Amino acid sequence: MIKLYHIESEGDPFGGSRNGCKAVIALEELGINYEVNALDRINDCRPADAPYRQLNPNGVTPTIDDNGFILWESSAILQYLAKNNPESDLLPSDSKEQAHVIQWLAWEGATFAPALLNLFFAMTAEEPDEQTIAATKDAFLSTLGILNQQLAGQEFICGRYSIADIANGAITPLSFLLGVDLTQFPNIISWLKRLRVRPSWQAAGAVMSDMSAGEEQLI
Ligand SMILES: N[C@@H](CCC(=O)N[C@@H](CS)C(=O)NCC(=O)O)C(=O)O
Repeated sequence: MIKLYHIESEGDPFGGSRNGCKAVIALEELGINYEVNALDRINDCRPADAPYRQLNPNGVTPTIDDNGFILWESSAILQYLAKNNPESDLLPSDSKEQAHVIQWLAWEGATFAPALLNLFFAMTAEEPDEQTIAATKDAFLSTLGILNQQLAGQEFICGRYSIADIANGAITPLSFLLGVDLTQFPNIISWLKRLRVRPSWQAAGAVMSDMSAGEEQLI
């Protein structure tokens, strides 16, 4: 059975690990038997000498343990799970289609999530600076514009549902918590509505609660 190290939403000061939720969604989607090993962000992840860091030296979640095979970085986990279950088509086998899915996974990690986090850090700074907030918000809005454009005329990021949707969709609803109006990105709103109703997504507590924060925009 796969063991998933995850920070669950309940009791966590930040409402749980959205990156951990990506693994939850993929495992649920694939019908893989797994158990969650729940970690406390402050006590299990942050101390430099925390035992968990022997599994994941970064002290972040998710990490999976597949019968002794340890893997961290949510995008690597998504690819591993999808490749082990090719019939799911969560990662297409055609090399060009597959490359596009990986492109959007990389974009999430290298561009989209950092833009979101920059805004988050600006907003939650001890002494928030209005100019920094405005600049980071503009930068985040431009990444949302790119995603919205990609979703024009198709249901999912790469046409068919894939791990690119899991990676990007698990963090997009954080926008609601940051007070970003997503209704200016109608393709993103329709896409989030499609993701939200999938049973696999409903198992991802933190993402569901972020979606609920945008209830009025998701009608
Ligand atoms: N690039 C990593 C990022 C993982 C990450 O930042 N996880 C956060 C939760 S979403 C975490 O575990 N933080 C621990 C902490 O805040 O101490 C991935 O995609 O797996």
